[in-house]
Amino acid sequence: MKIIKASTPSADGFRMPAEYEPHQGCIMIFPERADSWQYGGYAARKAFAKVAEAIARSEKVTVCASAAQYDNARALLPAHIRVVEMSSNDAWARDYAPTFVKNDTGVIRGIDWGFNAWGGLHDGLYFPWDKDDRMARKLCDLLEKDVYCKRDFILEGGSIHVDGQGTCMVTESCLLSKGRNPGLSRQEIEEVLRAYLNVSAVLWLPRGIYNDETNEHVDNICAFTAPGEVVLAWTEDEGDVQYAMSKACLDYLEQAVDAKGRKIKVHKLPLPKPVTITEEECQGLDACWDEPTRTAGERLAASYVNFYIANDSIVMPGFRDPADQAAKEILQGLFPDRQVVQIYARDILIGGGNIHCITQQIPV
Ligand code: KQY
Repeated sequence: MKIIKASTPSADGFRMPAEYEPHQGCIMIFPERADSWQYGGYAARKAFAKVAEAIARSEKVTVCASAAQYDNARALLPAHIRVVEMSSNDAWARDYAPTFVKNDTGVIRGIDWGFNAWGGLHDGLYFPWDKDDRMARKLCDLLEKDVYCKRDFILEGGSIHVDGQGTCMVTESCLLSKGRNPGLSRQEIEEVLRAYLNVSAVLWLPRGIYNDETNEHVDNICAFTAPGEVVLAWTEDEGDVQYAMSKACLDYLEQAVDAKGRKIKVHKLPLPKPVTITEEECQGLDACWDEPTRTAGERLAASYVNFYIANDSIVMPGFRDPADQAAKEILQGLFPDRQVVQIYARDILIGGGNIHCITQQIPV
């Protein structure tokens, strides 16, 4: 594996493909951290296994597990899912597995961004994060892909979406947050995105999902479903704190154009009713340093937008909410050639993210 420091993907003719382009595989990480996953992670591991199996119907899934969890992962996951021992601090493959880029002859390379647990010592979620931060490079080595080193720039995979045709979508709340790249202006951040993702237009949504502890990653509020088309997490309840956040994004998208000069077609995806954590669930979480990780009644950042686009399916969360079915039907209509598989995801949500956050695609 070559570590590339002197060049950038766009200078070398590489671009980040959209998630709806074909994949050769998907990376996941087996959860075990007791201050993220309630009651030692038993239920989370079962939910992750269901996600892995749904994706593995149409692409090769690789699950990274710690030395302590390797045997358990191997026993829980079917034989066609590859399990490799790799240390991590937690289980967010979207955020610290490599972002993959591809050139016109089909060569794939990775990008190793800096990772600081969603805000470092400013407002990050745990310390240390050193094992997470090494995963992109280790995974590129395992997959025999050369890797662009961009560790001086803090970025998580869940904070970017691309359409594969020159457009990237981010949120201001996340990319301009003080805990990531405080020395860089918005223009300088855009320049990094242009150089590393090979995009010419960056759409800056103002906000994400209420109480999303990643400083509101884009992958929980809005996702491309096709070039020029997005789904946006939406509530009709004007009294809900989320309403103004989603409306600000809608207003922004309605006046935006993408890299090809297209207006963006916005499909509203309903949100579930507010999901809050129970006292019993909180009792099952270890403290993070000396602070309780969550408090009973706290609202979790539940959103159906946090789905994964697999080769033959859409793997989306369900919350046992009346809106589950409507959200599933909307996604089915937008992806007629893929089967929508809905997985009950409360045990993933309690960790602070959802199905998109725990997966990272490797393009063909
Ligand atoms: O991408 C994500 N949504 C990660 C959230 C991390 C939460 C840590 N408890």
